[in-house]
Amino acid sequence: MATISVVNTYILRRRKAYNFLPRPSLFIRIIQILAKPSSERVIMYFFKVFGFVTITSAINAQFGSGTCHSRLTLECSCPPQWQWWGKDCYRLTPVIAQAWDQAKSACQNMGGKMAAPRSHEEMNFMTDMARKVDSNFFAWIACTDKEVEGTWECDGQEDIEPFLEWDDGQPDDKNNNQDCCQIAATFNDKMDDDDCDNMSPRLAFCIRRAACTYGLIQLRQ
Ligand SMILES: [Ca+2]
Ligand SMILES: [Ca+2]
Ligand SMILES: [Ca+2]
Repeated sequence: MATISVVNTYILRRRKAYNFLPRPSLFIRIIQILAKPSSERVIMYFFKVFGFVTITSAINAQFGSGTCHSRLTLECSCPPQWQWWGKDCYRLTPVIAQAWDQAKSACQNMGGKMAAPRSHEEMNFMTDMARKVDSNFFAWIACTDKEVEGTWECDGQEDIEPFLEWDDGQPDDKNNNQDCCQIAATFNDKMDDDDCDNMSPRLAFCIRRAACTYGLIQLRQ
């Protein structure tokens, strides 16, 4: 604003000295418009744009001259026997006689924890995975209403409404004793509540975080 003050002082002196208002040049008129308080935001916007251009130019200079486009990439990897999807790795326990608690421990022994799908897409990925092992699969997931009957909680979804996609007529809490969740082919690849101690041979879905790194690749034109 110092420049604007100098220009206004200059105009005032010219008025006093010559007793007339000099015809302002285009430059002076622009400065006078900018000197109005309502123009301050315009000036700040100008400096923001100027700053953005300066930073962008610096990045281009860092990565070389010419027209450059960059793309953020995400590369993830999973340990052997684990399958990658999104930012996680998935694995099934063998088809064995295992109660729900035993399946949880089996996942922990493999370096993960029992999984609970968070979306329809994730559940589709998981059921596809199970079907490749057993076309008539039954598989435990980490959802339970053990604590409060009818209130389902899924591991990793404590702060949100848990993702639940039940088959028709489920959960039915059959014999007042079904507090653990499974996904099964016979329930149309959807969820069913079952007896937590049911030892019928079945799978369990396990999950662990994938090792992911972000990178920036340069695409030159
Ligand atoms: Ca119950
Ligand atoms: Ca129940
Ligand atoms: Ca049921």
